[in-house]
Amino acid sequence: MTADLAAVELLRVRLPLKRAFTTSFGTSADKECVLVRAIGPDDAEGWGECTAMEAPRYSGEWNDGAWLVLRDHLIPAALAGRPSGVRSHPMAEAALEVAVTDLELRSEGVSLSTHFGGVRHRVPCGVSVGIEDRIDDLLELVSGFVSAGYRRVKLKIEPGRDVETVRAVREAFPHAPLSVDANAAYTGETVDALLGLDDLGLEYIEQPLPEDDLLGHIELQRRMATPLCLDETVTSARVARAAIELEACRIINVKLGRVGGPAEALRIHELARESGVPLWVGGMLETGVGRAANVALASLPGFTLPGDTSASDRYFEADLTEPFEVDADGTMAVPDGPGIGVAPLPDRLEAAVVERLTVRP
Ligand code: SMG
Ligand code: MG
Repeated sequence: MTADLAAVELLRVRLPLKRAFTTSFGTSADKECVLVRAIGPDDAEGWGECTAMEAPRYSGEWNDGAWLVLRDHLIPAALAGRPSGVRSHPMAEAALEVAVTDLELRSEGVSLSTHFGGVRHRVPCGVSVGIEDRIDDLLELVSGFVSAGYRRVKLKIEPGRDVETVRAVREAFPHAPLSVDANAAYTGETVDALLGLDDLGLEYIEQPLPEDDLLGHIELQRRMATPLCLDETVTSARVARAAIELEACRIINVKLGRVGGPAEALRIHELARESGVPLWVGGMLETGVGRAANVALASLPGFTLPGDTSASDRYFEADLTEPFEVDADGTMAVPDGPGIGVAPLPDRLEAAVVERLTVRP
């Protein structure tokens, strides 16, 4: 990494979510995450957001673990200019990589989108809707997002809350682009229920089976006309290549954190373009810091489908940064300022920080 790294600050922040978000693996009422502030010798700074959550339920990373691996391994290695040798902490690695890249790009006056090779100034946006106890609440939420212009609505599902719910949404919104995401909740015993989704005109079914069940996804894709999209499974370009070649999916969701940072995300982008597999940028309920990097990634030519890059007001009363907005046409502007193009607003950051620590050489 850069020779111009003087210190790195870790900040744990907590922001209330406007509405609790429920997936097959749990409910979040707040957004809590670790922010990484890379500091240059001249006090210049760069920001990155770790996409781990409070508990290791989406994947094996969580905030406490990310804090420690950054503090004791990743940051000391970066400050010493040597490889960390760390395995299995891609979200922590990605946060540091983005922060250091942001620091460098700010000094060069280059935007992250330009640095990535982005080609779009606005990106198409989708929205992800959590599991709701009451179908009326779900229909009302979907209605609001469709009216707001979102170009795809993704419904979270789990065994027992799938076909009937999705059919009700489909009947209420016959023409809306819809998808579903199971967050790896189905197994051999429950997978057959998914076949009932095949005639609901879904754009795709995201991560139905456990992350390591490549064979299961291959078999399921053979049984279904609806494309499968992999999220949790795709942890690297190598896995992406296997999934594409073996037809375990027809679409890939790319998250900077899950794949370990921009360098790996760009490798996935390259190979997906070669094989014609459409990509979209996933989300982890990021604050504006993480959202900025996601939107920069979405500006690349291979990201042809609407991402989970929703407006700040879909998540928070007040974001950490200036808010990201989605226009009535369902698109969002790609930041064009240096680096990620945004930074936390000092008063918002102060109000959200619950812990901070500076790591020096
Ligand atoms: O950022 O809008 C967002 C959330 C998108 O559904 C979303 N993310 O598996 O794709 C996914 C989930 C993971 C996080 S759920 C708290
Ligand atoms: Mg997902």
